[in-house]
Amino acid sequence: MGRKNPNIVITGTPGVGKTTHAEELARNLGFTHLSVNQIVKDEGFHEGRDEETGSWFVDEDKLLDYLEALPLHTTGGYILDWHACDLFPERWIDLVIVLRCDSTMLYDRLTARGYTGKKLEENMDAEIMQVLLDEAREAYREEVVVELRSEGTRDLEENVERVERWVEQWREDHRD
Ligand code: DAT
Repeated sequence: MGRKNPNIVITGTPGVGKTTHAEELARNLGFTHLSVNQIVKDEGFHEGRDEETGSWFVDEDKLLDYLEALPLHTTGGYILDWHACDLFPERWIDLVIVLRCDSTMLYDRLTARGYTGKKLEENMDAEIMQVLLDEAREAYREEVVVELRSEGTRDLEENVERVERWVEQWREDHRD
């Protein structure tokens, strides 16, 4: 028997709104929000972090083993929130949302978060070069990947509604 609910990845450059979207969607849909960065930190699935950028050197095998042990791929209903997406096996994932944000706005969000120097620069470059979108398109089938703008509360509301409708449709299509 297949999954009762889809699994959704929300990805994008830090500051685009992954957490905000994931929390609201999880609340509305009754899904489980997995903040993958938090798991990496809490469970120690890393070998330290880059001093300059603060990003973790992730132990991907340990992280995958942890995710594999969850009912994610049997029941579904998970929202995976991470700045990377090509680690997750394709068969687990039904929708990949890549959030995008105007660079001036992203700059303000990241500086408000205390990002400076190389860390700020690298993330700004990543958004401008659409690194995460390309990564998603390389890792997943075209029809699974959706790019959504996340620049204001209106976008947030529209995106959440759109994903909720998509989940409804998914359930219709996957009824036993
Ligand atoms: P991420 O998890 O991708 O790092 P976040 O959800 O923590 O991003 O958002 C960063 C900040 O930007 C936070 O203060 C909320 C704000 N923000 C993000 N997307 C937004 C949107 N669509 N409308 C209004 N504020 C938004």
